[in-house]
Amino acid sequence: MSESIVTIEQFIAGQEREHPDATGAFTDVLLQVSLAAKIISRSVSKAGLVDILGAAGSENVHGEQVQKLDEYADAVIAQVLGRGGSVCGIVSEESEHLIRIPEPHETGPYVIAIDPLDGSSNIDVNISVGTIFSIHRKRSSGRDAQASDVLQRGSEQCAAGYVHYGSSTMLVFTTGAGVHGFTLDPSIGEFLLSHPNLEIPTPGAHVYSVNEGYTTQWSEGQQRLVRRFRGEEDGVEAFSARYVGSMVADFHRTLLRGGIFMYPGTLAKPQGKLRLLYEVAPLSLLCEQAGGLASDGHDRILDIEPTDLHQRTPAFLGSPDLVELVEHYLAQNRVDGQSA
Ligand code: AFP
Repeated sequence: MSESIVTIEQFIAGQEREHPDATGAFTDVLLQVSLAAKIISRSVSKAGLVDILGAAGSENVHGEQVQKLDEYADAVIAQVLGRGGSVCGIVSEESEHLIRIPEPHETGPYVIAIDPLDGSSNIDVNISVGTIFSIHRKRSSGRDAQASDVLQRGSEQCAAGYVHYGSSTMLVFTTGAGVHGFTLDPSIGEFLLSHPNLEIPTPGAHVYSVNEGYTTQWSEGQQRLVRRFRGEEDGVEAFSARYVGSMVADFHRTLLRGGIFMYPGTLAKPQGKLRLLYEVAPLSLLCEQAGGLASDGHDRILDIEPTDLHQRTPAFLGSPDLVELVEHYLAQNRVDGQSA
């Protein structure tokens, strides 16, 4: 047997040994995320069997009510993390308010913001989806988490990561010491270290990722930028375009291959669609930890002071040279008085 097999449990335990004063609560949060990921992965891989097992809102062949997968994933998170004793609050894409952990369950010193199943509109057509998470240390006193514990800048995250339910299931995370990827071996039910110390290729691959269906709603700067990527500027070679429409999948490719992922604001919706706390900030921390940059088009994402649990932000994540190019093009908007 190869000596290089490292499970996620072994890897996290190794990281904890470097912090002799650690209580183990942080390790527990990460292990609970990996357990939840395995449970969600099992259901995602059966999504194509929905007609056999039963569609959401109907009964399956066993006469049980079937949940929609995003609701199911949310319930798994609530069950595994909410009862695990390591977090004192959960912010979920699926719930308007911060979820506190009811007595008599134990709480711990962390709060987690999570998108349990990002890209869920892709499930029915068998396209990759993901889970995105962000972990902050509680700052307030008392047993229960307060909104202020989650409304922290992205640079204050203790850990962030995502699970990519693709042709294989991968869990990629950072605790601020590089980015590491683990692939689920379903035969033994373990995440195994497959991508240690991920670094985003720099300069970036000539690949841009954006929903061009919104072109006419973009600012002039954004339109000029994409015209450049399409090779419509003199002497500039065209880039390749790739857009899955599942942020985890598009970001995962960008992390491994380089290039740029963009979800700009539009003139009508200057903040775009993506949520800061549980989509953009965690992926931005991963991006920076892998040597990339993450910007809202003008400023560093990780410096944004959040004011709302579900606030949105434009997002430009990828290889540093390309994110800098974005900021250069979008700076013109400010001169023209356009906000997007
Ligand atoms: P869904 O969860 O509704 O499928 O949205 C996915 C998502 O939040 C993100 O994963 C994609 O990058 C983005 O939306 C795609 O949005 P557009 O369809 O507007 O391009």
